[in-house]
Amino acid sequence: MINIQYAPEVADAKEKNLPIVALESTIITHGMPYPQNVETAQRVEACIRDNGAVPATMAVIEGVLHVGLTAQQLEKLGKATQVAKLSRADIAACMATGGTGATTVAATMIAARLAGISVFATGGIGGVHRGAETTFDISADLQELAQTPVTVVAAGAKAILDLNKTYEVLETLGVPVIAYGQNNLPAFWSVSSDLAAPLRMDTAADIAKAHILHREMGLPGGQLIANPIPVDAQIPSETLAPIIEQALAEADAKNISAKDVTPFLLGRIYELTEGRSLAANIALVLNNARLAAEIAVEMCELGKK
Ligand code: PSU
Ligand code: MN
Repeated sequence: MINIQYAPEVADAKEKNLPIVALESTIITHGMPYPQNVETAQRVEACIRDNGAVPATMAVIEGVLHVGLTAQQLEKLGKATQVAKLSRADIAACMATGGTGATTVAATMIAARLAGISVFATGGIGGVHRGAETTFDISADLQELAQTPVTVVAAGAKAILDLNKTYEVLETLGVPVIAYGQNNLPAFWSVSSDLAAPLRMDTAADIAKAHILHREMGLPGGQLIANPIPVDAQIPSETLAPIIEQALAEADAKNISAKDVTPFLLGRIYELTEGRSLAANIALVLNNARLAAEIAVEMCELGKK
């Protein structure tokens, strides 16, 4: 019933039990401008291969769930302007009606579970938006982490969000939040936030072991690995704070809501930082891809995928 199409490279990896890393496509269609979006997607895939795993970028194209995209499909998706942004609520509807859509963190986790993939790399997860006490805008990504068994490697939650509330919700939902190699949680474009991480791990092997144990204990959901951006690529949070404030005020004045909030804010921050936010975003995604590949390799060695 579910129309899934595996790219040849991914089908081969599944058959041979090789490590695979899932990748999302909303970051391509709604998170970065063309052509940097396509270039980044290709570099991320190459980085995963260089580190011993096979990339599987997810997207729904004309009703078919693709696990792994060809270079042409990636290019087409990166150029398209009217692609839907799919989360848990709308992925099945999109497939039922033959639609085309990019997968967010939540939808990519769902696709990864269907494909038997346990590790996923992205930029930053969605979370609790600032002002959520009046808008109720909380990303479905958080619920997904609580129920779908995929380890998500991100530079934490995006700094446009209310980070404190985001991590409180993750704690309530019982999602393991593990900072990689440092005591504080990262803040997407910046190495560190002022929040202490609930958990810290320093090796991909420990992260893989924790994922497998979590499952063996019958606990639902995945883990969030909060991997800090490399220091030389970061934008200090003091530099970003007023820019984020300005972008948020503009979103408010323009009544931007629901699925449009995150793409609008990322786009404005790109303009206001004259491209620096994009350079940082690219650096952190590549850094996450490398760690995710290492974790996938470790999971394979532990006899799981
Ligand atoms: N990471 C990035 N850029 C992005 C995203 C992640 O570096 O654009 C996307 C992911 O797909 C994530 C989505 O699921 O932003 C969150 O959207 P929302 O806040 O509407 O749930
Ligand atoms: Mn939202």
